[in-house]
Amino acid sequence: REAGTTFDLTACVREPIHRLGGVQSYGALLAVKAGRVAVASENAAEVLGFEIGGDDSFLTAEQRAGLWSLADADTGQTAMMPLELGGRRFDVTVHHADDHVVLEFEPAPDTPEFGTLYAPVRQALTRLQRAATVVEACRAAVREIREITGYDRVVAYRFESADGPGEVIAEEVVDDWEPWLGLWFPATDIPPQARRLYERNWIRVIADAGDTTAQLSPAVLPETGRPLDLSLSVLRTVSPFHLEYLRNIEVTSSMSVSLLDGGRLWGLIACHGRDPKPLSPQTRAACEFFGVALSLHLAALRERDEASAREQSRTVIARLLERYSMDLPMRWSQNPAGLDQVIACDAVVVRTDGALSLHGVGPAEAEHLMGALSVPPPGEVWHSDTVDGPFPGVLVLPFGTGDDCIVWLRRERTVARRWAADPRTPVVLGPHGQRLTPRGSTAVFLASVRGRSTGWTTTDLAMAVELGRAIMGVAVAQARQLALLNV
Ligand code: BLA
Repeated sequence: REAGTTFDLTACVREPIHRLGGVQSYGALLAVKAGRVAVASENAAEVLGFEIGGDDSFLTAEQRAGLWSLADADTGQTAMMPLELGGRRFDVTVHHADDHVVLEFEPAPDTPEFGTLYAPVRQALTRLQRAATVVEACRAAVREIREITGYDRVVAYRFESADGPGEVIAEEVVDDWEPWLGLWFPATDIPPQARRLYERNWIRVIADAGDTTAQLSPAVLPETGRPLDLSLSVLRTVSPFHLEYLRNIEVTSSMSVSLLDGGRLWGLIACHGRDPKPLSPQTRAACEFFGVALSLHLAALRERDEASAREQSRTVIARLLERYSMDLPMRWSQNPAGLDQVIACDAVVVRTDGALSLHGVGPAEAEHLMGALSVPPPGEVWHSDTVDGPFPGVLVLPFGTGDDCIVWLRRERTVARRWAADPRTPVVLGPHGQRLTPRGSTAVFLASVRGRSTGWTTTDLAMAVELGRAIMGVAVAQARQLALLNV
């Protein structure tokens, strides 16, 4: 293929990054099954300082018991234990994979760090608790994580959707690196299988992008016919695509901490160093702990926002009910104009008994729109900001029986975004083959987002749900009155 053309991005999505058959060489991996060392990284003797035989007798009974019970403890976080072997001290991380107990040995730092880490981490958490918004919390987080780790750049990166592009919403960076705050990065920079891994692990450290991987032996497990599953490994080697990415942005070491909400990844704290940096297991554990606390705090902020949106909408709807009482639904089916004051929009359609009342949209357009619409069950709302056509923003509230519903519509709004690379061609072919294009302001690319409306906010959705409840309440009251009249 010619220079300048894109390459097949499906190669990224297909790469089995959890079974690349190697580890970062600053540590060693052993996988033990039934007392036998079934898999070892080729650097094991070098890292450990002795030749391991074919079995796990290099561990004392006590060490073995400690490690195995740690592997069984289901904490959802990395299980780690300090261990002395042949006069060398290690931090050993342990987990189960492919029916093996996987032991990962990292040389322990000369001075124990827990004492020196406890105070800054506690302080960092206190500062975090004071943050009142998501962006404020992320700003506090990047400052604290930079303080604890000493990376050259720390950013909070928020995805637009689970597998979508993202934006840098907070940053701390050394003076001689260009700032990335406000830049958008293409979705393909982090393929879906990597995102799924970051949902299972809180943290991912790449100590040295120039490292030569220590291969696992045997390369393939006889039981499975595949390389050992390294999904939960802390030393897991890195995809050559991502290594190239790091070289392109002149980064040698990196760490990312997952930001999860309800188990789903919505962002990362991404850290970069210009030099190699084998983060000590203690520091890593501190960052992991911090990531968990940050995620909980962010979820709490979101819940608080949702609760206040609900509260606000109840007040608005109650006021409307006071004013119009039982006439409320009728009023809107005849003239839906007032509905754009409940939820901001460009047009509204109300369908009652198959008849449409319109505001801001012509009959032909409305017919077409409503024909393609699926109405959710009562009590729910359906919304999108990317529907094809002149109104990409659609919010549907069913009410009454059958197909009765209120539909709020929003027109396309173009938003300018500053991209760190052209999102349509995130990878190009150069004279030396496939190259990931550099990222950053040198490549800043301005583009508007087309085919979208402004998104429906938490308050918009809460308002629709509350309105649905109110209409239901009116209908019940009317039915009761009718019943009374009939008696
Ligand atoms: C992983 N890509 C990553 C990671 C980040 C990024 C943060 C997690 C690993 C790490 O911490 O280094 C990308 N880094 C970013 C972005 C920002 C940042 C967007 O700082 C913005 C602030 N990458 C590509 C292409 C491919 C690719 C085209 O650009 C595929 C061909 C792959 N990225 C890729 C893979 C991983 C990755 C495979 C997983 C690495 C691993 O965990 O083994």
